[in-house]
Amino acid sequence: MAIISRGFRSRRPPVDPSRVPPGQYVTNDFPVLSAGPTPHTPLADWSFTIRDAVDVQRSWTWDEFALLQREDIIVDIHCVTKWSKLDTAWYGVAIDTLLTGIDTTSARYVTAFSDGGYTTNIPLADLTNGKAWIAMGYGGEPLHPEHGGPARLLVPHLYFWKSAKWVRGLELRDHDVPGFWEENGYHDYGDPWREQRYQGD
Ligand SMILES: Nc1nc2c(c(=O)[nH]1)N[C@H]1C(S)=C(S)[C@@H](COP(=O)(O)O)O[C@H]1N2
Ligand SMILES: [Mo]
Repeated sequence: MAIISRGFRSRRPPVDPSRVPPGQYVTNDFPVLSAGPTPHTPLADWSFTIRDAVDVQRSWTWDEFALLQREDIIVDIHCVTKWSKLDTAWYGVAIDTLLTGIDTTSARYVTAFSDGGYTTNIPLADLTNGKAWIAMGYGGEPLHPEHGGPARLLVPHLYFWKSAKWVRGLELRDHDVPGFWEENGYHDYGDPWREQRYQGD
């Protein structure tokens, strides 16, 4: 007689539905979504720059950047293509740390810019007060190139297209300028809890 086990034992604890935004499903995979080829900038040529319309405010080489205070970050991420991934573990430098000593009084928006030409726009207030980082590590290891290594923006409370991979800097602006996906129909702000996927949502 066949014994059929009807009990299903999940290897993972059940998902708390209150952590999953509307229209999203939880995956344990880590999909790669890139609009173009993965750039491979040598670390010796890498820099991170904070600039405004007039000047470079601050710039770090990779070696300088690596000395900045790092934080461990555990957050849920939500892609507009409907996968969410819970408790992703990163390390990186808080945007607050990078902005220390920089005058941001006339800045209301930021354009993150990346190797390969990708850009995305985010209100400055969404990057400060512990809400965003430049991540250099994932799962305890240096960030893989496909996922944005050597460094990517991490803004977990907005859809993941705002988390620019291969990020090379932030441009401070007094007005909002749509980035790559925002120009191509994605929502300007991208709050997953309000399902702001596309323009007009
Ligand atoms: N530079 C760059 N950053 C990017 C993208 C991209 O195409 N280029 N894709 C965005 C999108 S749409 C998503 S969902 C996430 C995917 O990150 P992942 O490939 O690490 O999962 O990166 C975002 N950052
Ligand atoms: Mo995405």
